Amino acid sequence: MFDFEQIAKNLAEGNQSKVSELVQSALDQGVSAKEILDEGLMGGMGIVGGMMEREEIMIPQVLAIAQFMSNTIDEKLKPLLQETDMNPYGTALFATVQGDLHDIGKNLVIMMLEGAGFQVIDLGIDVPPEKIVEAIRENAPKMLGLSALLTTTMPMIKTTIDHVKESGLRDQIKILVGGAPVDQGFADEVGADGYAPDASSATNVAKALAS
Ligand code: B12
Repeated sequence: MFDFEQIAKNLAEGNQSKVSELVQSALDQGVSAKEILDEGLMGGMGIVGGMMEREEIMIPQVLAIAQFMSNTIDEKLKPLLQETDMNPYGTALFATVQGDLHDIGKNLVIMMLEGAGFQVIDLGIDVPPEKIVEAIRENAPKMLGLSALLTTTMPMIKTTIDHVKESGLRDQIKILVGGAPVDQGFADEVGADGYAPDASSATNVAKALAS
């Protein structure tokens, strides 16, 4: 049994070279990329979240850890996490809602969807509803994925969906929502078509919505 706690602990402490070494050694021992992500890296982000709450860590440090986690996923885990069957499901548009700067989770969902055969347009972070509506008009995607990580930006998911409704484009698109504070109840309340708690279930929900 691999000691995932070591990855989590070293990530939270900012020991980048140690984390790289441990991730590589886990891969060499045949540990799955999904387990390394879920138990190791996500575990580390959980520790960081707790440190933020207790004000034991400064924001620039959190940013550096987040950036390092993204790079590790891209470099070491991405090729192993993506599925190999490339069935095209059409285009999906993704954005972190206005006011919210968190994008690691959104990027992970995008990566898995691309691996599953979706073409994804990423509008980035802090995206105003007007820009999302404009992008739907321009690109005619089949799906819209909205991410929010803060309880204060969750309502912006509803505002964005309301903008899409008002623009008359709601019937043309399936809307998928997610992010740590979001749940199925919230998704139903704001009139989304789907919700998923993590990147792998997001792929399944997106596939079901696209077919
Ligand atoms: C990294 C981080 C940051 C980084 C973000 C860097 C980046 N490029 O993303 C920085 C330093 C910028 C940051 C800033 C802030 N943060 Co912050 N941050 C975090 C932290 C530690 C990790 C988030 C993360 O990346 N998790 C890992 C990813 C993989 O998980 P995830 O995002 O949940 O995504 C998964 C699912 O949610 C889902 N998912 C996500 N999006 C979507 C979308 C769809 C469509 C679907 C289907 C699924 C889905 O799938 C993903 C993959 O499995 C969290 C704590 C935590 N443990 O969550 C706090 C946290 C989210 N931040 C918090 C706070 C308070 C802030 C700040 C206000 C701090 C400050 N005082 O300035 C600012 C706000 C800035 C802003 N306006 O957005 C709080 C939020 C509290 C709340 N209830 O609202 C948290 C919970 C920390 C805490 N416990 O206090 N943060």
